[in-house]
Amino acid sequence: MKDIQIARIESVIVDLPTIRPHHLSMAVMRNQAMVIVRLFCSDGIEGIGEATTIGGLSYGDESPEGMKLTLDTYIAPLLQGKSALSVNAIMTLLKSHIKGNNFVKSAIETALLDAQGKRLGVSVATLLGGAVTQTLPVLWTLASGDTQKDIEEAHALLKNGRHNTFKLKIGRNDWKTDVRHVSAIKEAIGPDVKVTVDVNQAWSESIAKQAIALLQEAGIDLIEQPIIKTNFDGLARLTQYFKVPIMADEAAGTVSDAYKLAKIGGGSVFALKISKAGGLINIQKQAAIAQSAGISLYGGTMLEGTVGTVASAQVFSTLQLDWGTELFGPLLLTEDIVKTRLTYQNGGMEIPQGPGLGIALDMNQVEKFKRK
Ligand code: MUC
Ligand code: MG
Repeated sequence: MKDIQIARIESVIVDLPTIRPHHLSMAVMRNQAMVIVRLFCSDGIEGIGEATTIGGLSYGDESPEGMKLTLDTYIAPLLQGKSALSVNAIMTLLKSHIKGNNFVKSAIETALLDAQGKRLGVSVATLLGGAVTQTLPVLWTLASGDTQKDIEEAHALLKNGRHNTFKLKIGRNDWKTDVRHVSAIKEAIGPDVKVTVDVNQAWSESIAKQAIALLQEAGIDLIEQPIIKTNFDGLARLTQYFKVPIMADEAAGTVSDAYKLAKIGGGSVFALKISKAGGLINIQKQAAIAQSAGISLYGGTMLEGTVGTVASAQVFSTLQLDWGTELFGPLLLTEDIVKTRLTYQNGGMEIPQGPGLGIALDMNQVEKFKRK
């Protein structure tokens, strides 16, 4: 194939409102700010990607404004004129010039894979070795901030069949209040519905021991990131101590984090996220490490919109995910910026099957919600 270059890269911040406030231990989200990357190639093909975090700087080291600045100031000039045909060569170049900044690296890699898939007429999953499924299970997160409202939301979603598994966000309140909240919801929706909790690092190890004992007794199926992400040994101790599985999310950020955790048994499940890992190809590396250590996989989200969600779905579709996914991000938003919204039904999502990501931006919507 004749060489094809990256002609230019553009980025915009798009702010979309959420359907209701979303309460997490570190922030309450009322809208989502997504950085959308457009990578134009010399053959006229455009690839798209997304870099999204949660609650400004409250989730991690990267903010929407900082990510846009990194893209415009450092990444776009570096990549302009480089060959668009080898994703690995571009990612190696990025790695040598830019430390960290995994969220934007993931967005760039997504856009390159999207462009290459469109060029070759195959899906991103095909470029990554091939999908093992065309649908993915998707849970819903109950996080209205009110126990009764969460119960009503769960009942409505069980009735219409869109979801059959729920995750509860806790860690904002005193731990005993949180345990009562979780137990009330679990009791109201019954023993057959899977319920997990995400503490988003809010507890000390000593509190976690007391709280998880009660959550285990209440029949909770999985405990996500109960303690601070840097306490790998603590995560290993909790994993050893409890029967209920412990999932590493924030702790299992990069490929090397996955390796260090796997070595000491820090978690029996890893939440994979393309943003934390710095791209889709790194997800496959993390997955290989986890699976060699007997650790199960879960398809995580940074509450991305449709672009980031589909990018995640493309790589997740190449893996065996024992704990399903939480790729519900687009459903939390009142509007979308793609031409065709995703289909969610029967507890899962359908993965677009067209070339590349299989989706296209609706530029009128991008224009409407673009930060001015
Ligand atoms: C997280 O920490 O897992 C995923 C679902 C949700 O509601 O928040 C995210 C982030
Ligand atoms: Mg989490």
